[in-house]
Formats: sequence, C-alpha cells, structure tokens
Amino acid sequence: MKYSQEVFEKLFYEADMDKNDGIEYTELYSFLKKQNMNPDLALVRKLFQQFDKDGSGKIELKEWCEMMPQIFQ
Ligand SMILES: [Ca+2]
Repeated sequence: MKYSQEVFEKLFYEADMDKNDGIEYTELYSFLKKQNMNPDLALVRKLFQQFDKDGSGKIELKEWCEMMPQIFQ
C-alpha cells in the first residue's frame, strides 16, 4: 500500500471518531491499535509532544499529515 496525502486524510477522518477535526489521545491510541502497532501511552505521549505543535491537545489534519510518514516508515 502506498501512502499518499489522500490516504493520510482518509485515515484522519477514520481516526477522528467524535468528528471534531482533531485527534485526541484516546483516538490516536485506538488508531495505532487498529494498525496492529501495539501502542503504549508513552508512545502516544511522545507523538503528541512531537507533532501537536500548537499544544492544543489534538492532532489537527496538518499535524497528522506530518506524523503519518513517521508512523508508517
Ligand atoms: Ca477527535
């Protein structure tokens, strides 16, 4: 599977379960689990520190697209 901007956006809307245009901790955790990545809370926290650049507590679409290549490297 080739990961493109389009795919990242699709995954974003899948991961955004409460449809508030941002990915919260629990949503990111569930998403990683669905990708069989066996996440732990330390990893989720690390991703937030790195990619939630405006510190809103949510990963917005733009931040998400920067994060995806790292997750699927
Ligand atoms: Ca959300």
